[in-house]
Amino acid sequence: MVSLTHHIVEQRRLQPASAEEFSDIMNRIVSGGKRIAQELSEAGLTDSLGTTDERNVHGEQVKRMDARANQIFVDAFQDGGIVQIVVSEEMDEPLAVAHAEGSGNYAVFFDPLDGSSNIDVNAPLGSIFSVHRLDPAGNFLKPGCEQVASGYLLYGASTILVYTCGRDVHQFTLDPAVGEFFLSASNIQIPAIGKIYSVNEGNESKWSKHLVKIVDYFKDNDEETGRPYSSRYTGCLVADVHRILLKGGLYLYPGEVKKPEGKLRLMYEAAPLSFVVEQAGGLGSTGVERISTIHPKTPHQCVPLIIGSRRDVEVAEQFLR
Ligand code: AFP
Repeated sequence: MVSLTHHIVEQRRLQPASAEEFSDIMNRIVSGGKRIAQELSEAGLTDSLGTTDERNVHGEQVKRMDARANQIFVDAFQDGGIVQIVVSEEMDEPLAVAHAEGSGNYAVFFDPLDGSSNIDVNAPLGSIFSVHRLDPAGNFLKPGCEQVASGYLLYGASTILVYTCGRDVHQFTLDPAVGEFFLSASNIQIPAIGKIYSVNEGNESKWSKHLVKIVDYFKDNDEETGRPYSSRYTGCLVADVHRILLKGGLYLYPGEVKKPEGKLRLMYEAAPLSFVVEQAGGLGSTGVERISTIHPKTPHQCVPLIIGSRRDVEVAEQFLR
């Protein structure tokens, strides 16, 4: 069994230029993830369910476990080290964590607890992370193709961690008895075409007619192209995209006629997941452009997302041209 700790050391060999830095950041993310997994498993017993009185920068009510997960990740980076800036869905402003101004070469972006509506009903949840190296001017808002690493934790029947540092995609499963992640799938490849579409169809009346046609296409009967596809949607982006990564198909969170930018956030949802899916051979798109080439304007900006098997995403894109 290959432990994540060992695997991270191996990655050092493959990326010697930033070896120490890479393992330091990954170790902090992993320890934060383990802590969140532990606290989620006890949340019903520790008075941790329910909401706070706060709303986040997107106007969404912050759940107690959202706030707690955010604090856990902030604490993991609070002593500065090589990370200068932490950006989180749950913090209006980027947080400077480096002790000395200008020290630290990296920015880490988080969605600390993805799928918050699942917290109180014991359904899957995730954490998403993205690591960027600051450019010489200290700019941390960079396109997804420049990520140093990205990935997610999925808190489901078991806790898994999936990550890429720009080459292969690997999955690790947490052994709670040992408190360590072990390799459970390496060099994951997404099927080129799938059988599942994943979208919140309750929003259909808000979509453009092109979008309605995309979803209708995947529901249509056509033996030759393996349609209709099955519908799967958990309300947790990490869980839905993970299913697509392993089984193929596509996940959509499109823009709406009155909200063309959609709901998902570029820097800590769409870009890191697209980086993972693309290293596995798939595609992440807004429908008209690659997620990975978007130059971000603000830390919390939203984008429409169509992500998954290459052929399926390309078919969807054709409806939007
Ligand atoms: P947060 O829990 O981090 O706010 O994310 C929830 C989410 O962005 C994503 O996990 C889901 O795919 C999506 O929202 C679900 O949204 P709907 O409830 O609108 O379908």
